[in-house]
Amino acid sequence: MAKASHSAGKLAFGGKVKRTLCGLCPAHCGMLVQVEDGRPVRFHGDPDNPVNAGRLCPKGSAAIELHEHPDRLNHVLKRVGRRGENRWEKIGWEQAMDEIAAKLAGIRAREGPEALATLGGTQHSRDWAGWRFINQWGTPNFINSGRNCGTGSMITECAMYGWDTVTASAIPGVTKCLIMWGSNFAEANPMGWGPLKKAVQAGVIKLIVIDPRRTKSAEIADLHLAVRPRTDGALALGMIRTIIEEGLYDKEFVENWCLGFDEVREIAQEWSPERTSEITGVPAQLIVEAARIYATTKPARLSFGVSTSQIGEGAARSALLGQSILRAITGNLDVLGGEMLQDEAYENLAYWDLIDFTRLIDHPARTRDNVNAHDVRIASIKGYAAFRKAMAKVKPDGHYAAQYMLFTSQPHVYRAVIEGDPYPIRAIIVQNGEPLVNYGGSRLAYEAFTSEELELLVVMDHWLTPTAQLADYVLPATDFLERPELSMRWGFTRMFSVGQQSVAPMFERRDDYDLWAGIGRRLLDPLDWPEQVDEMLDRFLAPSGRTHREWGESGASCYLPENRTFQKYREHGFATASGKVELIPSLFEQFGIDPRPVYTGPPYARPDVDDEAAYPLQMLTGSRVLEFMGSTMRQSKKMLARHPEPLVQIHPETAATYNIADGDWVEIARPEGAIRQRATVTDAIRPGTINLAGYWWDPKRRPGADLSGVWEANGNAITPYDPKLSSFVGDQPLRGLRCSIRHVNAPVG
Ligand SMILES: Nc1nc2c(c(=O)[nH]1)N[C@H]1C(S)=C(S)[C@@H](COP(=O)(O)OP(=O)(O)OC[C@H]3O[C@@H](n4cnc5c(=O)[nH]c(N)nc54)[C@H](O)[C@@H]3O)O[C@H]1N2
Ligand SMILES: Nc1nc2c(c(=O)[nH]1)N[C@H]1C(S)=C(S)[C@@H](COP(=O)(O)OP(=O)(O)OC[C@H]3O[C@@H](n4cnc5c(=O)[nH]c(N)nc54)[C@H](O)[C@@H]3O)O[C@H]1N2
Ligand code: SF4
Ligand SMILES: [Mo]
Repeated sequence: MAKASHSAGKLAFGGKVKRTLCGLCPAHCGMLVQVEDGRPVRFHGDPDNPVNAGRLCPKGSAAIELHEHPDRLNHVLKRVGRRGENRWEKIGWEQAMDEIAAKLAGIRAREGPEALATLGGTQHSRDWAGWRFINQWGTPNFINSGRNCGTGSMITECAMYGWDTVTASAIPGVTKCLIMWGSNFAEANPMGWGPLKKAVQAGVIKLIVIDPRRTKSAEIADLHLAVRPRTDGALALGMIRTIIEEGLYDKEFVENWCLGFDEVREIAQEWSPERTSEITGVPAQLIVEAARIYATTKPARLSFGVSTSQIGEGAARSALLGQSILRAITGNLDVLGGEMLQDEAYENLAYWDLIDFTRLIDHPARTRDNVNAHDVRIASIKGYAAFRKAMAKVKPDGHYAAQYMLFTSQPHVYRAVIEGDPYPIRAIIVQNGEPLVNYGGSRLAYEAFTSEELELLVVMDHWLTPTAQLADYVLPATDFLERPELSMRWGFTRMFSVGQQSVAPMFERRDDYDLWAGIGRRLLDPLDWPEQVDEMLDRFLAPSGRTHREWGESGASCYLPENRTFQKYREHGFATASGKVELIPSLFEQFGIDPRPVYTGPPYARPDVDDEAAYPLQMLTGSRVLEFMGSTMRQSKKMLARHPEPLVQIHPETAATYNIADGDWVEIARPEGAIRQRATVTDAIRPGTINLAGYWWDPKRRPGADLSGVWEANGNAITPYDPKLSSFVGDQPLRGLRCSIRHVNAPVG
């Protein structure tokens, strides 16, 4: 029987109160919502939810404003003009489902199931529905934004030690040292940041921040290594060398559990503190000090951060290998408060059976791998099957967050639409995602979405986003206040959370599940796609012995398994082919990837994007800010009051070189084009590096030819779309790219 780990807390307000989960970012904090006359009127953080313990971040405070916002999509729209012309006809849901299903049936009959690609976003609570659909339909071409988020880390860690640590959190009071490596909890993880900050300030946890910027996290750190962008692989090797030379590694663990140590030692040998310093720009003494503190202050956690997956070809591979080697040789793997491997089966949740990626491997109608498999071989069905085989002795089901290994590379999807290479993609369904703003390489996305070769583009969202403006059908989605919630954390952890539906959906907004169920009932086995999402939620929760409603009424919001065990490898080995930690992963070799942590940082291999004379600066894109989640929240007056404009951070020396003052408008150019943002002149960034505001479009502008300003301030309008610049797993290059800047007078041009 499932344990309800938290009882109903005292509510600060009366009336009808629903206990739910905030859906405005992937943290899924607990929220209590007061409902009057069918409307949400007040809310606050759920004190009994362990994720947020009663707190909410600024974004959460905009929940009702966004729910009732006049610009929300409330009806199903069918395009009547040309794509992007903003001429629509309102139609009913069933008509839309009939027409979409008919189109898809035709495309499947003509081109096979692989001609459908689905593009999603960041970890919303209905991702499972889309994945269940593609596994039954048989297309390997699917993406969530996780493709540029954790794929590199996930694949590297799984190849080396059979499981990932992406979501393992530092535990204040247990974890003694945390390296925030290209991550910034102060903005990106507000719930983790509060307790962590206290622990750092109390001196019970050492914090090392590795970031070209002096972020809020770096400000309170014991050490801040202001690394030159894209040189993280060199820094890792410098630290590895100090740790090995000074005998600070875990000898027992290395001897008994690691393969490839001698080769790593040899490669690291070249990386003296001085040489490492020259490449990375970090003072030699700081590198040595960081290595010593990290290796001797245990348990230690080297956090997941998106940066090292997003630094593109060469650089990402050596950085991710180096980070994983550090985690392993210091003996922190699968230790409480260290690098906890979430490798146990779900209890009380039929997660794996109902999503079922095994079905995609064996799908009878699927004759082809995904459209990047010939090029990025490891991120494919074949790659995933190889991981499953390597893990089989320990984990026959494979990794529960399997989708992260399988996400297709974006430029490959777009090329398959435009050029039909290696085979045509003819239909795209976008749900929860904003590819023109968030995916990187927006210009190629635009070409694909407006191509006549694309026969069907469906977008389901809360807003008429730039991508939605190009769609054939736009479907209005409910938000978290209007739907029953079940957050299963995408297979990463064994914890799950339940949220009650607070109010009935407004207008014709529908559950995201209804899209997949609508097509599924028409074109797949209808028994797999019940009418009501509640029935599916009950199927997921069946092993717990309670329905979704019963969970909600019980006052419990979170199920946290209590029987966690550590160092399980001592019983069954690591989930790799050899059963050991493979510091030089054999799986990489199998897929033609250099498995050695040999440093290959800048320059990028293509001279036109690495032309120092034309593009003398390096730019970072996408660094998180507290007020926004990806491209969202810019409809909120509250958030815009706090953060009204896209701001580019520039060091005073760099600003002086270009005659730019604080508050000036600046044009940022790359071979892909130019955008404009407003300068913040600050010494909290390395000279020669600028930090762009990410993901800007302007929802206040009417939809039209300029797609609500998507080309004006959006960093991804100038990130590359050449797959050769992507990393070894197909993650796009988003950081450390070359650019030029100049002062301009107007915000738009
Ligand atoms: N340049 C650059 N690009 C990046 C990154 C970077 O660092 N730099 N980071 C990458 C990473 S790590 C990520 S995860 C992605 C984030 O990218 P996305 O996941 O695309 O992020 P969002 O903008 O949060 O969400 C996309 C869309 O989903 C809609 N949406 C929100 N809730 C719902 C819902 O309940 N139902 C439906 N149907 N739609 C909903 C929003 O309105 C929005 O239009 O960006 C990636 N792109
Ligand atoms: N408020 C808010 N919170 C979020 C999100 C959001 O959009 N808004 N998104 C969520 C998602 S999807 C994700 S994946 C996480 C991401 O969370 P984080 O991993 O913390 O991501 P970022 O803030 O994008 O990047 C962290 C830092 O990397 C630094 N950096 C850039 N280039 C390099 C480099 O080459 N090397 C090194 N070492 N550092 C570099 C940047 O300066 C930045 O401070 O946040 C989640 N939380
Ligand atoms: S937006 Fe803020 S309150 Fe909502 S889940 Fe994310 S961190 Fe929690
Ligand atoms: Mo992400």
